[in-house]
Amino acid sequence: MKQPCFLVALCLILFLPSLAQENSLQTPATFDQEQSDIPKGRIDTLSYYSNTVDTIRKTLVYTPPGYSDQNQYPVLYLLHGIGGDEKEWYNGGRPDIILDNLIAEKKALPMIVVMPNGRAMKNDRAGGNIFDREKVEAFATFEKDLLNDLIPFVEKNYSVNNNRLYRAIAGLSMGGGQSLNFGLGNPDVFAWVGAFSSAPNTKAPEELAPEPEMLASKLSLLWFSCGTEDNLIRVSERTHLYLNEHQVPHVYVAEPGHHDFIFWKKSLYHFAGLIFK
Ligand code: FER
Repeated sequence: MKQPCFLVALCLILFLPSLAQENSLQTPATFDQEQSDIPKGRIDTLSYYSNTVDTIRKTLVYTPPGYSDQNQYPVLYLLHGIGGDEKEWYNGGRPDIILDNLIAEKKALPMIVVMPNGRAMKNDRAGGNIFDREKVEAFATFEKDLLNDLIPFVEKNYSVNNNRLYRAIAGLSMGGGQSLNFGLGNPDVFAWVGAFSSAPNTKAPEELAPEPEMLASKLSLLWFSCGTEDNLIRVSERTHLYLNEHQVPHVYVAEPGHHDFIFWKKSLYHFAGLIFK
């Protein structure tokens, strides 16, 4: 009887700490709490004409504290999920508070955060059956809207550094899938890619990264996170395993969490602290 107990104890001692270390992010308790005594950025709602959809579309834009035309800012395009729209991140995640806090502590560079509507179709509201084929397809169509309509609009209307090294894309769930599909598909446009709880719209690994060596040489950061309680974790896992196999450097965070804003806010906090550096 002694030996099995000893083995179990040994396994616990050896494996538990390493699992915990590998998987856990250190997130300060106040990362998403509004502070009264720090400079604040602002959130605006803008309209742009989309040639892709042939209609006027809305986007939210966060500009950092002290935004000035004298500087050229990096831009993070931050994408929502299947049940959301351009306001989902703002309502659920208050990225303005997270960014204000990071910037005040000099843990992130001042950046613009663009939160568009990733369902590129005339009626882009999240009503009815959000899993309708045409609605899901509109998340793929958004690639054209983003590249040909939205990015040019942002770069014309804000003081932006338009070098790829100053452009990031990240998102939650469907937006995570979009970030991987569009980011890895357009390495000349985005150097920083973040996918939080990527949905099944994520392309299969071989299609997503057919030229792993090229991606490895171009990407500044490829970052995945998914909660271990999230039913979609297999999507992140299969991509992570393929990238490992093909030696594409990336960060993979699989830690306790669900398919919710508690997890996505933490992911944003950590991703935003790494980009443009
Ligand atoms: C699916 C399961 C989840 C799917 C999309 C989602 C398109 C998206 C979830 C989200 O955005 O939160 O099968 O197929």
